[in-house]
Amino acid sequence: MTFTSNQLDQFQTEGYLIVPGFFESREVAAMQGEIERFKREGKLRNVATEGDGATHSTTKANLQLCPMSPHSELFKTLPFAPEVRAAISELIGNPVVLHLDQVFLKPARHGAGTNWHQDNAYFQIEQPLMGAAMWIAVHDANLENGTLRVIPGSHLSKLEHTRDPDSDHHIRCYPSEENVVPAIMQAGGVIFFAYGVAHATGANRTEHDRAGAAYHFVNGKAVDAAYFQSRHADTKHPYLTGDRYDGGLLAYGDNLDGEWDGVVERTRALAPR
Ligand SMILES: O=C(O)CCC(=O)C(=O)O
Repeated sequence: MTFTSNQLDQFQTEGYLIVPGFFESREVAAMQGEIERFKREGKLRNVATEGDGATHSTTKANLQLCPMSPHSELFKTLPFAPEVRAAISELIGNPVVLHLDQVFLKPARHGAGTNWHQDNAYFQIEQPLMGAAMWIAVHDANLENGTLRVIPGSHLSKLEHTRDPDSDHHIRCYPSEENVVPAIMQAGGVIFFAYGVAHATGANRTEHDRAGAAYHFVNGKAVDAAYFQSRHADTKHPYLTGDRYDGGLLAYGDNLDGEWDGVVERTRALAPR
């Protein structure tokens, strides 16, 4: 077991779980190197707008790459890491299917947050506890640099969403912020949260970039074959556990089972020092 029964209870009742040190420092170094490469190669897109949902901001930046997997062996292989597969399967049950992978980079001094939303406002599965996000603190994440915040128990009610005026494609809600919990973590920590949990990130006005890599996983029983034909067609949806697990062979043409540690080392070796 990855989690204690208290942790599993917390996920069910409050909808989230913060796990410090989920990834080791060599894994964090590889992820940070990949984010630097995305920046260097211009792969990230500023989705922040000037309050009208359309005009791209020149003064603040919420840099997104979605999906990451076509651009990075490391981020493609990460969901196949045994610790990730075990953790998600304990939280949402088998079979686990990869739904989406993306990164948000908040550049130093002018990083912009992502406004409040419930992922299920996008994903629309019937039981929001059958899907979970794993948001990875690629850099230390704290109040000053706008770490992810959640509203415990918010997965129990469906909030109304409208177009987010601060983003070129997002939607948002306006929940009461009384009981907000910030996920304050060193790099390598993760927060898991159910699809129904309202969450947001804040601005980064510090002197250092901060990135969050977000993976979304759904229990295969919560979606039918047609589901992925109409949504996220640019992302592959390999099974990560259960009878149909094949290490991603069908989805990617490669078997990624057992590859994680090697990919971490190769990525680290390639990163400029
Ligand atoms: O990191 C962010 O700014 C937003 C992440 C997020 O909202 C998500 O993964 O659903």
